[in-house]
Formats: sequence, C-alpha cells, structure tokens
Amino acid sequence: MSRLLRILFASFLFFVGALSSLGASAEPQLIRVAYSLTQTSHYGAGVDAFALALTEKTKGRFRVEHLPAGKAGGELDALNKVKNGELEMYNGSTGPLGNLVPETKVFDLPFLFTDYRHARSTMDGPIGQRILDLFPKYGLQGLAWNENGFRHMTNNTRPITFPEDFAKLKIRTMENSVHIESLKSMSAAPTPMAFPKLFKALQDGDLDGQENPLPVILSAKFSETQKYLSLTQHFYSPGVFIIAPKLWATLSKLDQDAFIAAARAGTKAQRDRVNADEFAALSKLREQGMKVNSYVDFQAFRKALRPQYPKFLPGLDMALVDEIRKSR
Ligand code: EAX
Repeated sequence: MSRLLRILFASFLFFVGALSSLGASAEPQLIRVAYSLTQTSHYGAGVDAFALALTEKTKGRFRVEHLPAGKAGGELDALNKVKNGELEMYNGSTGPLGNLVPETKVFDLPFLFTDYRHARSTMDGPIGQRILDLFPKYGLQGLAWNENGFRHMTNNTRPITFPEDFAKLKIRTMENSVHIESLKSMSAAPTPMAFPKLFKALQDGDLDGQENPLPVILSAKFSETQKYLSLTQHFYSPGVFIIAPKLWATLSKLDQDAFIAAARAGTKAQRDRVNADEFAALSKLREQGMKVNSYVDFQAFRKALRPQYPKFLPGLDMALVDEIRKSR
C-alpha cells in the first residue's frame, strides 16, 4: 500500500470511529420515573416539568420516561426497585418511605402542619434538607421534596366531623406505621394496602373508606365508589423525587446539579397542580355525586391526637416537632 493510501485508510478508520462514538454519546440515557397515579395527575405534571428542565439543562443527554399508574408496582415496590438500581427514579409520597428512611416518619404525624404554606416552607427549608441528606445512609438518594397534598377522609358510612366519627370504620391506609397508629387511636380499623389495589377494594366493598388528598381523589375517580368526603386534612402527605444511588454515582457533579435543579422545577409544577386541583376539586366532586362535609372540629382532633405523638412514633424527638411547628 502506498503511503498516501495508508494515510487515507487510517483517516477513514478514524472518521468512522469518531462517527460511531459520536453516535453512542448522542443516544440519550433513559430515566424512567415511577409513580402510582395516572399521567394526568399532579405526579404526571411534576414529571413533565422535571423532564423538560432536565432535557434543557443537559442538552438532551437524558430521556425521561413516565412509568405511571403503578406500572412499576406500588410505592413500596418502586422504592425498593430504585434502591437496588432496577429502576432509575421514584416520584411518590412518604407513605411507605418511612420503612426505608425512618426519619421521614415525623412528617406523617397527624395535624402537624397547619396549611400548605407551613408544610412547603418546612420541606424546602433546613428541616426538609436535613432529612433529605439522610437518604444515602439508607441506600437512597433524594433530589427534592415535592407534594402529594393534605389528606382527607372519604367513606360510605357517614360524614366525619369529630374524632369519634372514625370509630369502627375499615379504612385503607398507606403502609405507614404513624398513619396506622393514628387511626387506631380513634378506634378505626386501618387496613394497609398498596395504592394500585385500592380502587378495586373499594369497588368490591372490602372497605368503608380511604383517605387521600383532593388531587388523588379526583384523578383516581374515587367519587365512583365513595359517597362522603370530609375535609379533615388530618395528615400532610409530602412527595419526593428519589434517584437510584447506583445511577447517581455515575453522574458528574454538573449533571447531579442539573438533576436537582430539574427536580425542583418538577416540584414547582407538581405543587402548582395541587393548587389548581384544590381549587377545582370540590365543585367537580359534588357534580360527581359526592357529599362534601366541610364542618370538621379541628380543635377536637388536635386535642385528641397531638398528645399521642410519642405513641404514634416511638422515639420521636419532640424538639424537632417544636422546630417544625415554628418553621412557617
Ligand atoms: O402518592 O398511596 C396513596 O394513598 C398515595 O397518596 C398515592 O399513591 C399518591
């Protein structure tokens, strides 16, 4: 081979190699985000905004895919999959999260937060960050708190006004010991169950009721199986974006920052959607036939439940509860 041909051949090989490596890096990395509600829910809105921001910040090097409606299982299944690296991301409530990161359970105490402003400023402030920073100790990586919403009671037996009204009701709860103990203290019969099984259980009449935020009650169409909605807002339900630690460890610092910023954009959209749903829900749910009870004796609930916090959450740091109360 002449020298010229050899040079030409080598440049050709170099060119082909360069092209294929360019091709490989141009293929975006898949990030699947699992959640239990439909894609039209507040979780879907959060993931949409997260995807948009991540694409923009990383110039399309990642491709976000929704795994809605419990496709990756219930929230506990999805969390375990993210923990062992089978799944890239979780967008969900703290319901079952306390089973993996026990320190998150403090946020699940009944009547802890007074309103959305209080809850959001706590989650976004130093307290929320401190708890988020504990995730790696338990084999998870939190990106940002987002939101599920304040939980209200629905059932087919009666409107709820006083703590006694919970008595004997068989209520589906999340797989969360704080919620279970709180409901037990009001003589209810809590029945923990993963969300994807809930609609059918209500339909089959296996339960008297369930409790969830308005955006969930709306998007899951619980008005089809439940008669009474009482605006008890007994638990605040934080949401959170979590990423698989194995994946996290492969990201550059710049990309990690992009994921956190994108998760915060997702949080903003998810909360905006909670606001919009809160605004529209009651008239929609009434139209769908639900009887809405807004007369709730909060004073009686707080008096009955707050003194029992240490029973609901053994080992609870009461100084932290005080700090949360003052963090608005
Ligand atoms: O996170 O399980 C539940 O009741 C949750 O509120 C729902 O799946 C959204």
